[in-house]
Amino acid sequence: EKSYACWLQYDRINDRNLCEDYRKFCQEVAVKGESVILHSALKELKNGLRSMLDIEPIIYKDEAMEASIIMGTYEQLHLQEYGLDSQLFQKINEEGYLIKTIKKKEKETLLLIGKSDKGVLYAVHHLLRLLQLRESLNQLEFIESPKNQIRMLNQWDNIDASVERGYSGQSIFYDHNKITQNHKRIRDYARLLSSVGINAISINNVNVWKVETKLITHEFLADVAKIADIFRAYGIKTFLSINFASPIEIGGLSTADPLDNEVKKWWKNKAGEIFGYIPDFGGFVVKADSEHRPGPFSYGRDHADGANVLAQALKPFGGIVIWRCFVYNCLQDWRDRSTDRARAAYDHFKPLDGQFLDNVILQVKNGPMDFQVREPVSPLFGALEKTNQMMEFQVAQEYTGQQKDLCFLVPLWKEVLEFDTYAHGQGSAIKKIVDGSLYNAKFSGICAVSNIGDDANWTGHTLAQANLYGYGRLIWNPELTSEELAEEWIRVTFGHDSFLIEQIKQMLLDSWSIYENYTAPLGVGWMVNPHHHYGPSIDGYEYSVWGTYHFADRDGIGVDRTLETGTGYAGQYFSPNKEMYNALESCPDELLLFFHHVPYTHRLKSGKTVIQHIYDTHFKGVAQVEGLIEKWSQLQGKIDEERFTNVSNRLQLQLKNAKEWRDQVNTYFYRKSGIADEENRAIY
Ligand code: BDP
Repeated sequence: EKSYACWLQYDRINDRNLCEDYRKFCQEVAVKGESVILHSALKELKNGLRSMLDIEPIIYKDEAMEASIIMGTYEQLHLQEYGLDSQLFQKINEEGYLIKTIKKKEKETLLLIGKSDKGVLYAVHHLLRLLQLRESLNQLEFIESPKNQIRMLNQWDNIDASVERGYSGQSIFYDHNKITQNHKRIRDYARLLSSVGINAISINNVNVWKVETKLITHEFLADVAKIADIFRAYGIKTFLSINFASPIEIGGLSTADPLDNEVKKWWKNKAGEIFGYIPDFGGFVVKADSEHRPGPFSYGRDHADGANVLAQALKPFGGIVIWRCFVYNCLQDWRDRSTDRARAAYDHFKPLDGQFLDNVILQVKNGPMDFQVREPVSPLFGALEKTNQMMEFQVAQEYTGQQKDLCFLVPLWKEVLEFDTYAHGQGSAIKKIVDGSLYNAKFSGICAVSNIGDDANWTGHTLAQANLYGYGRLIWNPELTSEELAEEWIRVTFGHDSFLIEQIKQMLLDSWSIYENYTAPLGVGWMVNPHHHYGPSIDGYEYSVWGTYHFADRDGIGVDRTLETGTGYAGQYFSPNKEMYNALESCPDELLLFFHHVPYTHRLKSGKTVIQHIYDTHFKGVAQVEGLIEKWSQLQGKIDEERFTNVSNRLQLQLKNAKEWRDQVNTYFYRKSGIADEENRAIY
């Protein structure tokens, strides 16, 4: 129950004074306007008030002046009655809102005014959050607009109900090769997502196999439409991942060549068909020419040709194409080390800048490889001036502990968003590229692979709920700090005990660096077990076809990506980042082995040698996990049994994993280098 509710606990407020104060605002609610979204807004408000304050407010379906909460869109309300000027709303974007406490006839009144009905819904969620956080409602004034336009989650769910890189059970969307008819869970997911500002979702895996290809046919579209109805009511647009070879696989054509007239016509008709079922359908997510998925390369066409045929088809209906840049050769010969996977996205897409239609968005993973615990930021950000682009993060912890190990990812995402690309001189941070402001993009935003499944607590590890929450809140407003987001999440999830807040906050904020400490060192990445990607296998990917190497030998380790002697990848950045990464002296320690191959005796900026750093961080990482266990154990009795036990058990799994990593990594490098640990600790 508690774990299922995630951050929408809405616990009864017991503080009498506070309750009195809140109640005086919440007796009568006036709602102006009619729409499915306003309906959800009111439902959420009533539910929250009932649960926290034990109140059933009187509802006026008009702008009743006696109401103490007045909600509606700015165009429908009589703003001057409240001393407001409609000019104010020029500063707020389509999804923004105003929350303001005013005095009306000696009575305090709360205004929740959206620029659109979606804004009203977000204002309601904000108000409920304020109650959950026990904030005063007197003298409120919030003028809020989301900073990013598209705020999306990508489900990697397959129609057989398995979830690719899913660590929390089966899909909530599918059941035995059909779309589920059990919509409760989907509705609750929509509530959770809208409460943190998510406004778009793709509901099937980017790898579109045989049966999933049919999701865009009559066989499935009526059921997809039902899901879209649920999400629509919470301000969320539905997208589908599609198979680029659909014209062949379900269309009976002999080709999927994007320049073929029959193919063009086929996609046009298909778009019409889909929009017939879902009038506000979002569009397509496409993984093409990537990891054995079909794409335009088969026909000698490029990715602009591929994306544009779809964009053209969707355009009349207002749909968009989200085209993924995760394109690289996954069948490399490891003996031929002249190609560098890190270079691939830039090499493929930079030359195409300006050739995509304006309803195409390129989706770029945050790093050039694949969601490793530490990577530099993808150099494609900033390099595309005339093409819409969006960030792809991974909330699912594929390479960061798979929701067995604790890894709070908000600090990682923040680092990425704050990174200055220097694309247009100083101040060209990633956050300004993905919010569309740097190049005035028509479409922009952020998406991420979701981390939920049908586990009772949604995310497997209860503390992994913080990643989903933090993701939504951060992309709404990237200025929020990791500390703020961690604390906010803890309060709405576990309550207000100050010891508890401090303990969990510390655990969350330390967790990324702890995970990094006991896994692959200094930005080199990988070293994971092939296929499932959990646990250590130092050479697991070293002699395989995926282009993922660490090059460790008896003398040293790291990938030379410099301009002079390496793959030249460092040259894909703007100055001064290019020079910073390229030179051994200026390359930051944490990414040293991503950019340079160095001897084990190379001295880091920290003063330690690389080999000693490896030993030290791995011993430290395990000790830190023991520290997490200790911290959590002190919370016994302060948290319900179910959630307490869930986390305790996961922490034990993490400890086992951390020890395995420590022992394998330390032993491996001791044997390779023959250099002893300065402190003579147990290395086998
Ligand atoms: C990798 C995953 C793989 C995905 C791929 C992708 O291991 O399962 O299909 O990314 O993003 O991280 O397409």
